[in-house]
Amino acid sequence: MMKIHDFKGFPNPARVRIALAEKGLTDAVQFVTVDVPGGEHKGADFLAKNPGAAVPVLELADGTYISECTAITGYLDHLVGEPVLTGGDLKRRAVIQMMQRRAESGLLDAVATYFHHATPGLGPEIETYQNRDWGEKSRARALAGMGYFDQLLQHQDYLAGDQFSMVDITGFAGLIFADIAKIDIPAELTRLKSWRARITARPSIASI
Ligand SMILES: N[C@@H](CCC(=O)N[C@@H](CS)C(=O)NCC(=O)O)C(=O)O
Repeated sequence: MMKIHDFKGFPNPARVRIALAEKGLTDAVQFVTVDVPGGEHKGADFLAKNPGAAVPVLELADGTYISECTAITGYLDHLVGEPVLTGGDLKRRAVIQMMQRRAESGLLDAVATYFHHATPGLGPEIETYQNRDWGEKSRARALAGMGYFDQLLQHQDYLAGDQFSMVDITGFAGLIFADIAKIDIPAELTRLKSWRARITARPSIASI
C-alpha cells in the first residue's frame, strides 16, 4: 500500500489530500503523521526520505520516496482516470506546468516565505534563520500573485484555463496559507474570491 507522510491541516499536505480525493484514491493510501511542529522532519530518519525536510512525501510500495507536490500529484494523476489534473494533451500539459510554477512561486511559496521569515512561523525551534526584509518582500509578491490570478479569472473559470487542474489546488493551498499567515485577499479581488468559493464547494476540497 502507498503511504503519505504528512501533517494534516498544513497547506502542502492539503494539496496532495485534495488530489487524492479528486482521483478517488484516499482509501488507497495510508497516512503517516510527521510531527513537523516538533521538528521530526529535520531528523535523520525523515531526511533520508526527503532531504528537503518538508512534507508531504509519497512512499510507494517498492520503497521509493517521492517529494514535491507537483511530482506526487502527477504520479497520482496517471494512476487512474478522471478528472485529469495535469493535462491530457501536450499543449494543456505545458500550460499547466507553466501555471503551476506561477502558482507556487508567485503565491504559495511567496506566502510561505512571508510566514517563515516575517512572522513567528513554526516557532523558534524550527525557524532558526529569519530574514524579515525577505519575508516582507515575499508578502508583496504574494499579493501581486493574487492580483495576477484575479485578472486571469476575468477570461477563464479556473487558474489554468477552462477546466479544474492541479493549479487550482496549488492556488487554493496558497490561500489557505494566506489565512494562516494573516494575509487578507484584497477586497477588490472579487474574481479570486468567487473562484475560491466555487472550488471550495468541490467534494474533494470539502473533504479535507
Ligand atoms: N515545494 C514543496 C513544499 C513543501 C513544504 O514546504 N511543506 C511544509 C508544510 S506546508 C513543510 O514541511 N515545512 C517544514 C518547515 O518549514 O520546516 C512541495 O511542493 O511539497
